[in-house]
Amino acid sequence: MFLLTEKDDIKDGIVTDKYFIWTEKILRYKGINPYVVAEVTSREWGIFSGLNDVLKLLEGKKVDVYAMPEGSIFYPGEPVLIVEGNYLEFAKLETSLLGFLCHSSGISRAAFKAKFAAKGKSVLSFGTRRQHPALAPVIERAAWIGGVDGVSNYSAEKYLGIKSVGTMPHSLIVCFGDQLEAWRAFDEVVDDSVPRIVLVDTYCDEKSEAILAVENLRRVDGIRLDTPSSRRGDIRAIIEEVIWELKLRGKEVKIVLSGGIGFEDITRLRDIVDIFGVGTAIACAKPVDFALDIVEKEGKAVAKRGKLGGRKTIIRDGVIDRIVPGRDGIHLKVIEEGEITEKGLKATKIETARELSLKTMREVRKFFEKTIEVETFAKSPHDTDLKHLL
Ligand code: PCP
Repeated sequence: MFLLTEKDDIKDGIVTDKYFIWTEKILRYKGINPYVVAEVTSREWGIFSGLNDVLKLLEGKKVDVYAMPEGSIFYPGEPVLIVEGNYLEFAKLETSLLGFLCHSSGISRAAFKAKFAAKGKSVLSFGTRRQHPALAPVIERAAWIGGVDGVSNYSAEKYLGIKSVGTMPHSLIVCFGDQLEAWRAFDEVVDDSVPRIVLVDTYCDEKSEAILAVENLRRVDGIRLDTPSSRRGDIRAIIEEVIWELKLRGKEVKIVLSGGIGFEDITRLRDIVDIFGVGTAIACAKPVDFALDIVEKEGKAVAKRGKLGGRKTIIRDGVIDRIVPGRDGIHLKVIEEGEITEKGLKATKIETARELSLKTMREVRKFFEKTIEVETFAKSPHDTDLKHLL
C-alpha cells in the first residue's frame, strides 16, 4: 500500500528525531526525569491551528496542557502551547507535536493573508494536489480556519463536514473536444444548486470563449480564467477585456481567477476579480518555525540562551498583546492529567476557530486604518507582514 506512517507510530513516538531516542535512553539510564514547563513559541506571527491533533497526541500522557484556542493570531515570542509534566512523558513526541502545529499554522496564516488581501472578495483553497494526498483534510481544515471561503478537496466533506466546491477541469472539455458541448453537459448533468462557473481558456482566447459561453448557454454564473503562464502576458488587461465584452452583452457574471495566484496578485486584481482560486500559495505555505523549549524545571525558571525563562502568558486587548510572567491570560487548560477538557474540545472546534480568525482579520484591518503610522511597543499587527496587503 502507500507509504504512510501508522497512526500509532505517531502516538508512540516512533515518528521522532533520533536524538530523542538517545535522550530518552540516557535520562532513563541516569534516573533523570524532571518536572518541567515547556513552551511552544515562534519568531514569527501566524494563525494558530493544528491543536486538534496535538490533543490526540498528548491524550493519555500524564501532562497538563494549556493553549490558545485555534484560530488565534499569535505574535513573535508568544507561547501558543504550554506543556507541564515530567519530561519523559512527552520528550519524544516533540517532533510530531511541532509538525502538527508548524504545518497547520503555516497554512492557516497563508489562508488568512490571502483572505486579508482579497478584502471583500472570495478566496478558494485549490491546492491539495500540490501536497501528499493523506494531508488533504489537514490542509483544507487549516485553510478553512485561516478564513478561505471554500475548499476544493472533496474529502473535506467526509473528514471535516465542510462542503467542497469546484466545477470543471480542462480535461472535461478536452474529453468532449468542444467547450460548448462540455459546458452544456455540465449544465445538463450537475445539480442546479451548483454554480455554473465555466472554464474559458481551453482552446481559444479567454474573450472569445467567454462570449461563446454567455451567448449560448442557458445559465452562466461565472467564468474561470486559468490561463496558462505561457499565454498570460498582462492578465489584468485580459480580464478587463473580458469584463468589457460581457458588459456590452448585458452579462454580469463572476470572474474567477486561478493558476499560480499569490498574495500580491490578489491585492493587484481584487478590484476586477470576484473569486481567487489559490493553490500552492496556501497548500504549500511555509511552515511556522515553532520550537519547544523548557522554561521551568522543578519550579525554577530556566532557559537556553535566546529564550526567556519562566512560565509566560499573554494579556490580549483587541489585537494588542503583552507577554507577562505567570499563567492564565488567553491560554486555556486543554488537557488535564492526560484528559482532553471541555475547553480543549471548544478550542479545537473548526467553525469557532474560523470565526475567531475572521474576527481578528476585521480587527487587524481596523487597527491599521486607525493607527497606520502609530508606533507601539506592544505586540501588535505591526509584527505581521499584513500591512502591505491592505
Ligand atoms: C489547477 C487548478 C488551479 C490550480 C491547479 C491551482 O490547475 O485548475 O487553477 O494551483 P496553483 O495556485 O498552485 O497554480 P491545473 O493543474 O492546470 O488543472 P486543470 O487544467 O485540470 O484545471
